[in-house]
Amino acid sequence: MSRLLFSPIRVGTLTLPSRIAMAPLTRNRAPGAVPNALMAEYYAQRADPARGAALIISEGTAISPQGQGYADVPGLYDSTQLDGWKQVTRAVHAAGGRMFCQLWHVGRVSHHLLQPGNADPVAPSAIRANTRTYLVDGEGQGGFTPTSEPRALQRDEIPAIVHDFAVAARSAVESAGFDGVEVHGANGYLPDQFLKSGANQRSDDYGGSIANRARFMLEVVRAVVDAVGGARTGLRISPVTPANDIHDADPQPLFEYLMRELAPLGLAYIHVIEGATGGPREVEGRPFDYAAMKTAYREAGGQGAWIVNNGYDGALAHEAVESGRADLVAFGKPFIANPDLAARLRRGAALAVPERATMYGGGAHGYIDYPALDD
Ligand code: 8OZ
Repeated sequence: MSRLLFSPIRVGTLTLPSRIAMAPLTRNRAPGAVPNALMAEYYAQRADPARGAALIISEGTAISPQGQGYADVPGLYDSTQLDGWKQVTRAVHAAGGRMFCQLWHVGRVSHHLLQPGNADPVAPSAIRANTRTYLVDGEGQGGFTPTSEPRALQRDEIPAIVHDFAVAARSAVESAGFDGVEVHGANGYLPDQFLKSGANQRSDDYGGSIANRARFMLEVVRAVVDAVGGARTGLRISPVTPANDIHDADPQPLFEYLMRELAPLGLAYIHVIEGATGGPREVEGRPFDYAAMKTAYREAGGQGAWIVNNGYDGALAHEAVESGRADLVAFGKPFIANPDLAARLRRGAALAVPERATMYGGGAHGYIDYPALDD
């Protein structure tokens, strides 16, 4: 039986052979923030759409030194990093794949030891996130540690950060060989910090009302669209995730407003984390109507692909695309241990379970040594 999950779909300028995307996954394998041959092999293993992902979304990639919040995360703000990414995208394209780069500024989810000049991390407001970041000590041992106290951005510092997103987007597409970029608007990082009332207590035009709190994210997305085109731009959001200590008092009207503003931009896709990132699909005390958010986008003329993510297995993925609830499904953790995830879903084969100890940091083990069924 041929099923919709394995049928082609247009995403921006690309025609993807299936509806299976690889979600962005932080793996902390880029010492010095420079992408390397090991990463090229890892992504290439998952890039053949017949067996793996029709679209790979890269791990979160820092748009600037200030945007860094975790050790050994890649960047794309200098030429060494862009050259590093070039070998990754070349390997992915050689395997028949397509790849977007996730543009990331962590905001307050950082540590002064990871910041230029050991400065305090920046945020909409000086409110520390009760969460952890990943540091590597002098002996090369990695571990999670509480975030530092952030400082509130001055209003006149904001345009430079928006500009950093646009420059990174152009570099990703024009120099590093990516097929497009995804703005990381989810999981309690900088754009999400501006968006949500729990992290934004500003009294200027970037805080308070829905329109003001959405301003930063919309400025970033518009700047990226101006840089690389809407057809090469996606946005990832997480309306109710508690990740990184983020919350909003009333997310439904906030995200429906965001959708109406995004609709005219011609984006390639909207990528929605449903529920708690990497956890339950329903978050206690945080109900959310995803269908109503999607309707707000479509009724305002938004035509981007609708990508859903979080906790999907084969059955739920088939349900999502066959019901029309989603156009694509992004799988995160399943892609760690199943480089041939699409082949396994097609056969209804069992999925391998990833090893926790090697998810964040380490070398080849737990990274490129998960076999495909046919190996
Ligand atoms: C897990 C560990 C570190 C970072 C996210 C980029 O949540 C991340 C991330 C996830 O979006």
